[in-house]
Amino acid sequence: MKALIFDVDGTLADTEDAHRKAFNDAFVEFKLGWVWDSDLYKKLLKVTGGKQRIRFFLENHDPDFLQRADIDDLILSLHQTKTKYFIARLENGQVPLRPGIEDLIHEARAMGLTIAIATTTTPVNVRTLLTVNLGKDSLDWFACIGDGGVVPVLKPEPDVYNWVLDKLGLRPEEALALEDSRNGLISCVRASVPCLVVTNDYTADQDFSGCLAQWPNYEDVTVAKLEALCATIKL
Ligand code: XBP
Ligand code: MG
Repeated sequence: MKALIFDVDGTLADTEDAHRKAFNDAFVEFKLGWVWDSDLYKKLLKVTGGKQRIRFFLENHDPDFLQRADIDDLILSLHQTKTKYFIARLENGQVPLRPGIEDLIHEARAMGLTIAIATTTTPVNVRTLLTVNLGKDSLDWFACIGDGGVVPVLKPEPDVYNWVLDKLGLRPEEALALEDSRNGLISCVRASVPCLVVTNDYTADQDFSGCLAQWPNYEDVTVAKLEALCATIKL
């Protein structure tokens, strides 16, 4: 195990409720009358990427709305507004890292492990989450940050993991990915990267067949435990 590749949403932090509320804030600003509650949002998480998620919602709840001539521009503006509200929540300190994540990052760095990021989220979201919670320097701790802007196709496709591995100059089996969702796991499986799934309230009942292991939290997770897990791959 030479590198840890961290997913962001649901892995570094439980961000999804802040994303959900930011979508709702944007819907209010645009006077659309749409409200995404937690049960609906759980279903909408089937699709990664905020713009794609809005389109998926409309396909299922208001297909006629998609016929508007300005639909592409509208989704773009809505998503920019959603990002503005999401960033405000991050900057207000409303989205802390998951317990155990900061210690794991520090331990990995101290042991000389490479750390990187593979996510589908908007670039400014990752940068703000890291700088608010770990300080400005933390952006340099990661050998590379694969975000939703680096490849055209998001998870569950493997592109972002392939991009990160290419940047790191590593083979998939030299890395361990940390994910929280089925889409993240499938992306890893397609890129042949071993994947530990650490679930959260939004993802705990998803199907994680194909993962190396499924754990409930990061509270007792150490580099030694991750190395022991990777060692089981050879058995
Ligand atoms: C997370 C996502 C993201 C966020 C929204 O998936 O699907 O799209 O929910 O972010 P993963 P944007 O953790 O697997 O990367 O609105 O910025 O797209
Ligand atoms: Mg995730």
